[in-house]
Amino acid sequence: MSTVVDLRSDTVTKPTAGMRKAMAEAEVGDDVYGEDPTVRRLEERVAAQLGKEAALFVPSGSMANMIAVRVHTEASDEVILEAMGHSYAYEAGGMAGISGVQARPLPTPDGLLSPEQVEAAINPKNAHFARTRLVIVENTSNRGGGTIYTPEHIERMKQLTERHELALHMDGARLWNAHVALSRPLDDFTQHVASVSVCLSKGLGCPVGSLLAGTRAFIERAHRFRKMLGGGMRQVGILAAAGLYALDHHLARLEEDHARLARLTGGLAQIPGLSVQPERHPTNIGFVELAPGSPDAKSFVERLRALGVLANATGTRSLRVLTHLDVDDASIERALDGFRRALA
Ligand code: TLP
Repeated sequence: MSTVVDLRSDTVTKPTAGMRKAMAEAEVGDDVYGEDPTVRRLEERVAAQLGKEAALFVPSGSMANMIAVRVHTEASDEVILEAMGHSYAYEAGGMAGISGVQARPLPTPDGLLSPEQVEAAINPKNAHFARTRLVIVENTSNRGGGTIYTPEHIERMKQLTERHELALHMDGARLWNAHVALSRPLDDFTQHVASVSVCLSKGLGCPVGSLLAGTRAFIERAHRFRKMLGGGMRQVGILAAAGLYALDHHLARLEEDHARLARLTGGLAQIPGLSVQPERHPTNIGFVELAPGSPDAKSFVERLRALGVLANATGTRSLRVLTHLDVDDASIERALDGFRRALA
């Protein structure tokens, strides 16, 4: 086994032997003809879990979000979202390129928008202004440090968006983590949003795959845009089988990732030269600040790499660390040791 501890993302996991077996044995058909029974099973199961009429299997979380924006908006509309939200910061400008919309990014300390903040950013209905049309909430928030929108918070957001006739989309790439961390049913989080995307390729450990869920009419339109973006796939039950396997075997275990992240951030907080606030990281994502006088984040990441620990620099002084299926208890000890030695 390699001794590298990879904390860069929960996307780096390798499919387990059990998952590979499920993939190899998957019953498949041509999904562009709607003939793949494994894809149908996954779509129906996830739609039911999220309390939505229908779901659509797509290659990536980015495509799921871009399709959602395309269905909810018209060109020149405005979309309100968090300033470091994935749809704004990490989708290659896709909402502008594909939907012709402009973003209204709102900064927050923890990745979570408040209804008051959103309300203040809604444009007046007046010919001068872009039509505010859509609000996106990211649950959990990646750059917020794995923070969670509670179902009650989302309900308040829904009351606001309803009052202003806006659509509400949830980027739920890591909604599974929120569900496990708060021990609340998935549909508690999604009952108040018009659409939600979820990823199988993050904490659940699949090699590929996301789903977009909403009303049947929403998913019919989404299906057309998936085709337009080249996301129609053929015998893709091989990948859907990985998703079904992950829901059975890798969902409940996310609490281990959360416990390990807490051990990691707790340990890092004890190391002089690092600043970490474990209480701000309730799931599997943490951020670490390097104290003034320490090396900058880029060279620190290089030192860590030489010691067999991988992390991403997210600013001149900050790093992101994640736990996942391929990080065990011993990895946490090795990572802590790596951070200590890299600072020495
Ligand atoms: N996030 C990746 C990077 O793109 C930043 C990561 O390593 O965290 N929504 C959220 C909240 C995400 O964090 C990501 C991936 C996506 C959507 C996009 O998923 P994919 O990579 O499947 O397009």
